[in-house]
Amino acid sequence: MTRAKILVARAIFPETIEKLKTHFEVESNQADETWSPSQLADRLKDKAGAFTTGTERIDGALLDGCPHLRICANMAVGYNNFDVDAMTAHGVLATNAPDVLTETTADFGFALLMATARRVTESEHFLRAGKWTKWSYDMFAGSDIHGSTLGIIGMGRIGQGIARRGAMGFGMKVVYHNRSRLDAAIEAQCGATYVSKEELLRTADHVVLVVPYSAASHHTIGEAELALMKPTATLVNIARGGIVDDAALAKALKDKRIAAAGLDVFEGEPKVHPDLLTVPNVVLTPHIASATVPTRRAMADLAADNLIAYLTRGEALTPLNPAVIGAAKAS
Ligand code: 8YV
Repeated sequence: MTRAKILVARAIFPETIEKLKTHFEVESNQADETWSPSQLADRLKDKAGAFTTGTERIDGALLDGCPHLRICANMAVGYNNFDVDAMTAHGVLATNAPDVLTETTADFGFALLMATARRVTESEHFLRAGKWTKWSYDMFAGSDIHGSTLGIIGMGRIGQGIARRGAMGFGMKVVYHNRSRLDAAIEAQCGATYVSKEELLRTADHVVLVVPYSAASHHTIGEAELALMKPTATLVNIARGGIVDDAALAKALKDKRIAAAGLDVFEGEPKVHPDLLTVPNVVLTPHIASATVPTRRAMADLAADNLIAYLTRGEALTPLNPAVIGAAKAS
């Protein structure tokens, strides 16, 4: 029996490649080259499946040249790299990797919040530079986490994980804003109260962004929103680049309009707005919120299992456009 051909678009665990090879003819990018859209399209034109990592754009223009493609499995919960409507129109199943990274990503949201509010990296740079010569009453005095007000914008699975940590672990007052209000039972489990975006920005000591990226959420935080925040507030973005207007944020940090920011994601990453690199009151990390070994393994397994389930049995574990499965069965 001929085996389906698949492409693994980035370097990934060797064990994942081996697992995929038991089912498919695999072309992989273990050299971890960064391919242009046309290089990716060229490699996909004879493939039935793609293992993607959240960074490869899959849209109508690419799909027009990939007549055999049946599934793209993203090793990420976010899927703004997929044009899901175009994929559905081309009969290509889209899958993502939800749930397996929720707690790890929520942990990291807190790590970044604490590092930012307590000025961990700024003070470490000071120490490493040999500048620590005496005690000083206000040296790297930051803001408290415990007992403060945490504002969460985007209250999906990860947002709820951050709310639970804040309310139950740190005795924070938790307020949230979301497209739709959560059920009262979930609000109670998270210890969180629904407020308008404006009230959240005005009252929160710490604002954490966990909202998915879309045209509607582009620049959820820009100059006007930063102006509403307390001058003592911190802002943390573990959602996506583009949710924050990075140029406006760099200016607000420079002007001390807000106290500090922690950013794991950036507009146009892996490039970072140059002004963010020059302000001291920002903690910058290279999109690592889900990066623990067990979680990245679980994400890779889920993406691989989606490819195996769909291309060998016509099923999927975490489909984003399940109508494609029914349409494929009917034809
Ligand atoms: C991925 C993420 O590592 O799952 C997501 O949505 O942001 C991360 O866990 C990232 O998408 C890789 O590009």
